Amino acid sequence: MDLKQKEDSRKERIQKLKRGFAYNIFYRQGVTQKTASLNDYYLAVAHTLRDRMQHLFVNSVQALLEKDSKIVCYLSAEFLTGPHLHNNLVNLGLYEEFEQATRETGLNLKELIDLEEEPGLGNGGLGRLAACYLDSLASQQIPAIGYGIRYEYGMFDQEIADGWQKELSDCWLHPGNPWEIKKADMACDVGFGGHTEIYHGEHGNRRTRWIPARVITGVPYDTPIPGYKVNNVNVLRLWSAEAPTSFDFADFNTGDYYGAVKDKIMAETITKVLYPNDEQFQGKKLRLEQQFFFVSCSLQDMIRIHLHSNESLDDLYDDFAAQLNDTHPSVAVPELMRLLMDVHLYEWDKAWEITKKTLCYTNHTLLPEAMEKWQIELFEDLLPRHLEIIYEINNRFLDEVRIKFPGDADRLSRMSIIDESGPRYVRMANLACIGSKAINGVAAMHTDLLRRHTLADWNTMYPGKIRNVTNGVTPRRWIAVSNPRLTKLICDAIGEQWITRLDKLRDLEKLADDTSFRDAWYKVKKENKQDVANLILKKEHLQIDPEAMFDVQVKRIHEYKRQHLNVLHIITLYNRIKANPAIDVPPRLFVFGGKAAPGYFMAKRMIKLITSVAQIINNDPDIHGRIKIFFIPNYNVKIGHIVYPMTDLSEQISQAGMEASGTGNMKFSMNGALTIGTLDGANVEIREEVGAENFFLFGLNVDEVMSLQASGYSPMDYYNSNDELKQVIDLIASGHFSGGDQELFRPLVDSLLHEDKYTLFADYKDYINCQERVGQTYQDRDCWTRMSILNTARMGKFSSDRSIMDYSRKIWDVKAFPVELKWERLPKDGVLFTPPTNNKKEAQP
Ligand code: NBG
Repeated sequence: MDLKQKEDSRKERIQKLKRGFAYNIFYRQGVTQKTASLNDYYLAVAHTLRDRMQHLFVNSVQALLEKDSKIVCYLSAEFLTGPHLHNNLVNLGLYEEFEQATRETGLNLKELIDLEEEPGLGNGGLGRLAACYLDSLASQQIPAIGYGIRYEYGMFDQEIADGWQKELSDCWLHPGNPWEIKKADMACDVGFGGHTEIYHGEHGNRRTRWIPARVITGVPYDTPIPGYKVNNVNVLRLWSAEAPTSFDFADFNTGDYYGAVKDKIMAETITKVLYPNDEQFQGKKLRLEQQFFFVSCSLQDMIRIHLHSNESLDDLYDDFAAQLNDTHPSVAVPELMRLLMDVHLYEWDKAWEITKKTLCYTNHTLLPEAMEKWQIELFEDLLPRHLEIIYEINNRFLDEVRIKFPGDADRLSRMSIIDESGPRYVRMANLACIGSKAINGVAAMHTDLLRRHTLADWNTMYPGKIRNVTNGVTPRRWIAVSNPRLTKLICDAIGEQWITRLDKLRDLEKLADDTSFRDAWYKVKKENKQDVANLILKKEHLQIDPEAMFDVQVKRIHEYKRQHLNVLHIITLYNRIKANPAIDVPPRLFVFGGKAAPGYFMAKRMIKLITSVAQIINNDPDIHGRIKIFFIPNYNVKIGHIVYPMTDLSEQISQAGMEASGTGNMKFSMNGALTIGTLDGANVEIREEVGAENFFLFGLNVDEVMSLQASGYSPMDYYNSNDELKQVIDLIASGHFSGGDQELFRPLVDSLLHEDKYTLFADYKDYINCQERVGQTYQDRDCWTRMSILNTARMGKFSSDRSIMDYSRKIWDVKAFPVELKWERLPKDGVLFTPPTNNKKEAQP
């Protein structure tokens, strides 16, 4: 094609887009262009894009049906995808054309992008990781299905009222969700409760059948997940609960209308709302119902797809690798066994072989309070057949342990699926470890701790089964979409390859010493900061100096993450300035963001502490604006898009040995922030990659924390021997930040003085000193910018593309499956469809 032809076909495509908008406004939204609201326009533009994705999706499905390829099934109770429009435009390479088409229609694409409600179907890192992995699976052309729950209400919206967190319901579906397609034909039934029966099968063998007390229907909603500039489109399939029949006619006929509707409402509560607990396990029945519900639907769906082109399930594992994202889906172990034995009539040994070869398990936490364990009575009441299967798995497994470790009763009780140390529980991590072919941790240090401590017995029992796959994040969303200025600068300097080959960022290293590149780099950061300063001024009437260092901690609020250590530093600076107004403290904006679990008392008080300290310091004339503190309400993916690009300093200050990996740490560094952090989670590997000289390290390492705690840690000793620390704590306790109220922060202060489980006091001094080095370095702009460039340049390892390739090789044994475009957009004769003969069972993934 010559240049003119190219331009003509571009013009034609733009025209088609504009027609698509008009068509969707009229036919889909049912309004005229005059009466359409902004949301109508957003939906029309989104649908126009979705239609283009459908073409690729249909091709991806057809390609898979023609030629079998292994499919990765990522089972996760959470997928925190973030808004889709911008990301899909970038991945499909259609941003510019949509930008032009909307402009020519009199619309502003950016405004429409901002309008999109994000699906908050996750708590934090774990759910966001699942979303990054979906992006990388598609971009790496690996066929995959993300299986999860279509919560009607996602993570709550956070408002800050009088300095406290207030939770509001998240009605993300309210404006309409243009990305999902309901696939009513692929619904599955899921049982709960009831009892089991023994019967004799065709050949006289003993079989069990489960007679559930109630049945709920799972209806899938599909969201296409396009890869970056490839034809592959995968799918995120989320299950929604419905009652199998809409009314109980028996009740209805006797006039009990409400009784008849009750069951329907009960059924639908299963997928009503996401549990907003972050790493704090609560043994709630509804949560187990949610888990079983989506796991059963997903396994049934995989089996349906497999049987479409296979006679039996003998080699299910050749077609599917099912990854369990933490223990939330680990009831998949007994459910797959049940489906194989009770429904598909396999004998135990073969069923067990298939199960073990299909499932893989990722552990995401070391916190004991996060480990899922269900009370036996609750489990039995809900899943009687599954408990029988679990007992049988356990009996056989414990025999194996007895043979390998004769006479080791302690080991048996530690490894048993059933916790019998008090009231009896089903331990889901043990179940997942036994029933899967591989177990993996999410960062080198985490995996090492799993091997040495949390899962040490499993490591001894099955050497080599515990593997490491360090987490990663997608550079599409976390650089290309969210930081367009940096993207342009990098592309102009080294080309575009880095977007799918993040290791190519290394080419930036040589530019770190180039003055004009450094200036350009600095300018990008400053403009990103200026945008946010304008926003804060407009929304919060807080004046921010864009030259100030933006020092940021965004993540869930949790004691182990130690947002309060950050506060101790802020108050230290405040005290220093108050004591000596001439002191040289370079201006800093401290930004916090994150949600606290609604029932987590201390975390909520930590938010109140941050906002109260902000209130006093931001308004103290003696400070002359040198320190400002801002708590961003409702931190979510959308706000993340703004936060990572603006940040100079990333706070990764958890107690060593607590953060399994962290992924925010990666997003910050990729966007040129320097990290102040402990040797925890992926910080360790980030520091290795960027170089110790480009990372601000402080604090005890995990072995030191353990030995300190073992030797009887006394926070009071640190308090008594460090004047500055004492002053800070006393100031909080005095009511200085709480209008004289000495009770408000007493629980926080007392827990630090008397327990300090996360050793803030032990790390305080080193943290303050390290922050001083940070401040000095920041004042040397050239040096800081150089370090910033080197951070970005050396982040190649932390692309989720690398993680996905690691999983593919080390665990799933899958290969890329590039899709060719063979199927037309629409049949040429203009006839849309020939009616399918039997569309019910016509399988399509
Ligand atoms: C979280 C860890 C993080 C980690 C993410 C993703 C849970 C249970 N764990 O450190 O706390 O980055 O998982 O692996 O949410």
